[in-house]
Amino acid sequence: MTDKKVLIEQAKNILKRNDVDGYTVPTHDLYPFQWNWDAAITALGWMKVDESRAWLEIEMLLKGQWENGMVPHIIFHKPVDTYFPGPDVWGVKNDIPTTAISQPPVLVSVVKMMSEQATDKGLAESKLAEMLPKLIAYHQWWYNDRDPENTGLVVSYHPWESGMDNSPAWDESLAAVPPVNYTYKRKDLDHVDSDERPHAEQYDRYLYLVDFFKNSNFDSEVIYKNCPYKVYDLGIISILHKATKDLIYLCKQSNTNEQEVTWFNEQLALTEKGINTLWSNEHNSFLNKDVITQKLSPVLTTGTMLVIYAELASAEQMNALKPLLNEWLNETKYCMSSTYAKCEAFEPQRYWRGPVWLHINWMIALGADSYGLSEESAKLKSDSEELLTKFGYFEYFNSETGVGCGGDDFSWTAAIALHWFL
Ligand code: 9WN
Repeated sequence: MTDKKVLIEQAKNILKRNDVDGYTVPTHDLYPFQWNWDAAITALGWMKVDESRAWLEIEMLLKGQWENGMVPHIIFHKPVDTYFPGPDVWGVKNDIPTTAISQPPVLVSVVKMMSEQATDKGLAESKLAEMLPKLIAYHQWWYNDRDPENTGLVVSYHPWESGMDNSPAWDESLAAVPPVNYTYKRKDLDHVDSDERPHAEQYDRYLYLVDFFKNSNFDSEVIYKNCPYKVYDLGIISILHKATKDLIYLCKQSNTNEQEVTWFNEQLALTEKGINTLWSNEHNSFLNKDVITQKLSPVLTTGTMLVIYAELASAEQMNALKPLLNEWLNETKYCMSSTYAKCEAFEPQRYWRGPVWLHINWMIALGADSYGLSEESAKLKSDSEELLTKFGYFEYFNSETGVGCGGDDFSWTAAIALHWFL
């Protein structure tokens, strides 16, 4: 077999091995449940293996959807004791236990890609018809629940919601959250080295927020008013914006939901205006913002660059962003470091403080393409391919050495490989 064939077989086998009765765990033991944005990305990989299995991944995810439309960040389909905090800590009493926050909503964009790529068009049409009302409810929840004052910017309540858990962009906001005053046993450190994971001070505050949601009876209004951690996360805002455009496309294609389309178009317009409040002339970039202190975070992360994936940057802003993007792509041996290496907080190995994730590279490459930046997009792709072929199917990669970190045999890495370059 050629190298490429071997890699394809490996990627397919990873998805099959991580399949647990219709949903895919990101990797066994370390992450033994179904995660929101992992499931979406993984479904793209399943499309290259078995289309009906790909649709099932999304159906399983939607089984965890709350009555208010939220699609949670973890669906605890069945009990497994290798992960902390599990369903008992979250305390959500639904038929299928879940967490009480969401994750970057790449879901609808993936569903649109799946329906476009499907060879079984009949299956795709029927699945889409079943799912569309649920997808609409999910996006309505984001705007209604997380932007009740119509600023155009949805708010995020937990670093886990960003999917970029210990990004330095959240440091200051998280430091203002009290730590829990009890002891607990982390299980992530049973599976990976502590220098690849968030620090204890961060976990103490992650848990405080989980307790806060529970003690607020998961009441949206109470949480919006009193949550001690509220940020405008450019990753979530951008991924939502792109997905809402895709949702409008899907509604129009099926000639349904005209009223919803009008409403979603209004939300897009609000975001296109609101995003400018997150632009910094000093940094020549968009920046995340703490909603409580109203301070912009000066740390540049791949989350900040995801704005181009949503095509939210004006021509003028793009002129200023382009040199930064170029420097960033070349600043570390492998692009694109999750924190810009010139920022003080950069750590090439520690989780979301500097390593490279392939699904983020893929989204930023799509954004670069949409602005005609073909060289930048090609660099993102070739570095991603090199990381994969040299180091394997890891959760993420050290941006200086390329060495694979976190979980091995990782579903979203396998899926991106199948979808993007194999
Ligand atoms: C908490 C599953 C998830 C990803 C996140 C990543 C990591 C969990 C953790 O793993 O987060 O949600 O326990 O560290 O940060 O992006 O979805 O792969």
